[in-house]
Amino acid sequence: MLKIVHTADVHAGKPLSFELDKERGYIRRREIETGLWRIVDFVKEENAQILLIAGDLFEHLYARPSWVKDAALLFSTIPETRVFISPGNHDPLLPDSLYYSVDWPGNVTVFASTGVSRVSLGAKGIEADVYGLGWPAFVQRNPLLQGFQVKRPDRLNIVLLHGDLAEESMYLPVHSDHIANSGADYFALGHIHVPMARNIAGSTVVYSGCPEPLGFGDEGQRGVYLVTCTGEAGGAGCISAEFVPMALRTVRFAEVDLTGIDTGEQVRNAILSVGNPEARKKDMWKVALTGRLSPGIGLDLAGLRHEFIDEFFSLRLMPEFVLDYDLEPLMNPENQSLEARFVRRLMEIGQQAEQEGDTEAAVTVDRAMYYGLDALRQGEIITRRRLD
Ligand SMILES: [Mn+2]
Repeated sequence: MLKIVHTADVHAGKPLSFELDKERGYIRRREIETGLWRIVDFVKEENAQILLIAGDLFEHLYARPSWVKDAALLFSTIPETRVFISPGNHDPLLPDSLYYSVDWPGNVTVFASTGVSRVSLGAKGIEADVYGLGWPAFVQRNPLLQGFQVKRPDRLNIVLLHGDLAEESMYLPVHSDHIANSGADYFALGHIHVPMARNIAGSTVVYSGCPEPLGFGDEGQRGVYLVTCTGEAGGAGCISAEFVPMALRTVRFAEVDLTGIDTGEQVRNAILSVGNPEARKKDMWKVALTGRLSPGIGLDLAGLRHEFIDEFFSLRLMPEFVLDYDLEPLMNPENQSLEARFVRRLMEIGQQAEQEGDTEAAVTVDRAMYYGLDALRQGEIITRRRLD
């Protein structure tokens, strides 16, 4: 049985976008850098014969040269495993690429940027062809797989590529008909950081996703794919691709409704009700604060985040609540204060937009009214993504 581990988008060296203090930023960067070591441990555990890395292994602009040296030494610890790398848009094969700075051990193939090339595996009962292609630059608009066909359809055919399943893209567009016409059995893709597997015209097409979440957008499980092929000489029918979670930490989302809350202590307790202490201390949390909040509460979001530094490994508070201003006294035409005239004028514009059926404009006007009231009453505007 042939076992393949498929990964991509390690992004070693990537600057982080999590809310983290200096020390935890260091910890998290190391966790991302060492992701490759945990993947190689997994390769050893599984006795996988092939390791596929579909690009963005490191950041051309930020990675430390010594990390790439260490990666080369790491691969020399699995001499029985064939390692294939197809560089992507973050680690393209530019003349000063770190790919050229080390001597890769004999079991490693870094695919060149001079068109799709093939490596045939024949030893140890593996009857497989691996095709790959490295990016020469940060952008790749040409659909380079157009017209591509495998040379030996009788074998297991793998295509390793950093690309975008789209009709048009600046990140190497791969169309469904390129896949359908290729005759390949397995497409090991990188670029999209969410793990996903699908069947396109009989081919198994997989984005392994990033092994570790790299930002707050990477919500949910992350890991690698373990691909097994039970046929003797390969072929599409024998392939199964299983997602294996591996990330040390997870990006989690929680919503906290602040409606009806009227003291700061209650807000703190509500935020501390998400997850459990262990998950709070381990993971990266996005907490949306929603509902209608009493305007007198004077919520200091930066202060709150600081207060919870020991409770959450990383915490992003997303203000989505509205301050529950009492608009009634402002509607009285006798009231000629700036606030009252502002609110009445915006309500007029909002109603007009609604009559014209322009819901988007009505929502924008409503938001503008609350922003205006924030500015007039709180002296500061709390930007929100959404008003309920
Ligand atoms: Mn990437």
